[in-house]
Amino acid sequence: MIWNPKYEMMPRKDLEELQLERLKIQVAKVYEKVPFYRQAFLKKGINPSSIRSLDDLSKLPFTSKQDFRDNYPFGLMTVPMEQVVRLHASSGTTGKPVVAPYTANDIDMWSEVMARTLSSAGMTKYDVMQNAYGYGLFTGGLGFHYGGEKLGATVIPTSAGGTKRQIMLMEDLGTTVITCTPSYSLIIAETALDMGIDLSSLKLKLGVLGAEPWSEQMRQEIETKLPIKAIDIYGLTEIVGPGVSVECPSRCGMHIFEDHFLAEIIDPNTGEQLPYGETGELVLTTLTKEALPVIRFRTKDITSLNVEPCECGRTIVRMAKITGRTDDMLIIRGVNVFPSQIESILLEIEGVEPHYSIIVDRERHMDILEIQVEVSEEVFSDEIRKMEALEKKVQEELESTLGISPNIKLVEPKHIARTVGKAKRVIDHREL
Ligand code: DLL
Repeated sequence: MIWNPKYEMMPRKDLEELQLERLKIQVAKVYEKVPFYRQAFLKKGINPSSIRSLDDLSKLPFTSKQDFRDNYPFGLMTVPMEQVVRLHASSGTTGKPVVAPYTANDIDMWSEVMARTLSSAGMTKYDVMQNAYGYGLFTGGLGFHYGGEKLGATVIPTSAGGTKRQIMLMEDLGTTVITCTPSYSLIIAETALDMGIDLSSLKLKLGVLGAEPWSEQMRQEIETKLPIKAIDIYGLTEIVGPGVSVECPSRCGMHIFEDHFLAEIIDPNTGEQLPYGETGELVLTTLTKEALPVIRFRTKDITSLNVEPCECGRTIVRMAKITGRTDDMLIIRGVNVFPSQIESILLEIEGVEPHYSIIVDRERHMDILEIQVEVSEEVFSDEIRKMEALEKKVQEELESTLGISPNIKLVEPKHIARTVGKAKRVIDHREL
């Protein structure tokens, strides 16, 4: 179902006109209200009148996560606090978090793009959505909540965690849609198994999963273990939270709601814009945000854009599944290694479970890559010889793709710590 055909199916020429009109307004506003942007514009020798076409976008300066930190907490805001009705913040693994303020109109816009998102995923007002994204400062919980209500579905705000209770409620309340991180969906599957509950006997049929990278192999694994069609959803705190893009049932890329978010792909090393189809870093500009408009935000997420019309009828651009981040790329003994690459390889191997940790260390100036991966119950209770053969297989498969030789440690089922939100897969002990 297409929630808002006017904007999701707009002829591209009309869409581009709308984007330009909105971009000009956003640019004028940040230039007038935000000293950070005014300085950045002046440094590039431009002002709002320099933006005459969408091609002029590349003249504008970038915004980075660091710029949010440098202007913490409210330095990038364009409205007085009395117009702000909500604040969210990103978890921020290092230093201060990113603060995201919303006006009442921003909340309306966010609910609208989330209603479009859930509708695109296949949800309707007849669905019962159990929302196991974390409620609180994280944008996942309330973002999905408002979108689900706007769509008219029944929302159960369970938040993340309390997995046994989640399963009990799923059974008792007739949940049809689960919304959570992909890694948490697997914890639900595992816990149901332990409780002796067959999830396929429930009404569950759809999962709207995101907030962390997950491979196609992970999707297959999830769909084998849960009776759901797993749909990928993308978003980030700096731009709005969840609701930037989502797959439709044909699952050939995530549609970006381009009347609100303008997307580009750049070469992360040179900052040059790349043509449609090429892979690089996603850069997003908000077109309608009031409290904190963002110009050319460098997401660090790696993807490509496809502007071909989709079979679902949407004309808006699609972004490919995120393959990694420019900053989560590990450089091990000079070789670039993406955690997503490791995940894809592991999940192709029979007997290995989708729970793993990537541990990097340095001994006597030499990088050491250790991969701990859980094996299935059957393999674990099997003969040692079989475990050894599996270990060798994992080692060889990884070495042939990555080009470096990792140490493999097969661990017993449930050895790797489970998280209810975003999974932490990489532990880097190196002091670089
Ligand atoms: O994770 C917002 C969100 C909530 C998205 C719920 C989807 C569902 P942040 O905490 O600011 O916001 O993290 C944003 O998470 O730059 C990506 O690196 C990563 N990410 C989010 N969705 C996906 C996805 C929320 N579908 C950062 N695939 C982003 C891969 C994702 N990575």
